[in-house]
Amino acid sequence: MFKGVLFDLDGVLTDTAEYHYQAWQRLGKEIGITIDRTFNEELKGVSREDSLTLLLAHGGKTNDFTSAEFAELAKRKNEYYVEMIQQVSPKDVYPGILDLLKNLKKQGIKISLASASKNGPFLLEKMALMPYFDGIADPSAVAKGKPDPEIFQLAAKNVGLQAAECIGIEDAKAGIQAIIASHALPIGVGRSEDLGANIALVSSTKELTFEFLLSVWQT
Ligand code: B16
Ligand code: MG
Repeated sequence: MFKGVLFDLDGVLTDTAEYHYQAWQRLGKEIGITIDRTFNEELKGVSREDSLTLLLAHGGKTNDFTSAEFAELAKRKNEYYVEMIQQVSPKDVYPGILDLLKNLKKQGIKISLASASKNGPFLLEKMALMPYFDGIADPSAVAKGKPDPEIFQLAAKNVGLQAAECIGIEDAKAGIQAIIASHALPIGVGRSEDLGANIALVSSTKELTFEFLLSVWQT
């Protein structure tokens, strides 16, 4: 039996992945870079700074900004994002997530956050999910972001476990790669075209029941 579940946040607990997309789109427009949803898949789960590097490369502007300007752009994107998440509330928790968290608690399974977002704790508070989490991995404490396994290893460690004893749930390609590299068992929320065909997938968080997690663990 698995002993912990390591949750991604944006795109798994709630729809903030959409706000990240809109904030990058807005920033991109201001500096003459157009992005679409296909390109956005590359940004999901990737840290703010690494996302900005990818965005600039996408627009052929890698060398157009000084490091001070780069930092300002990252800050500006975050301001757009933070503006959008102010109104997040418990109503925004994705379907099935609350029941899953309650059931995991009932079963004594540890719950830990493995989000790349520095806004993670703020969002857990906004959604009233903080009491369910036994641990939160601080993304500023890891040297390498997803697809490196570090954030998932830290999330497991924070609740006294090895990643191999846990299930990891992700909506991003980089995140799934990180889970696999950490030796946790991945479950993807999304499409096989984006996340790969060789892992357990759900198209909606509604399908993330405790029984489903158990069946994935046992196969
Ligand atoms: P922030 P996750 C990730 O969160 C997002 O998917 C990604 O789009 C974002 O750039 C990253 O967090 C950093 O977020 O700018 O708020 O620190 O999916 O790992 O929960
Ligand atoms: Mg995500």
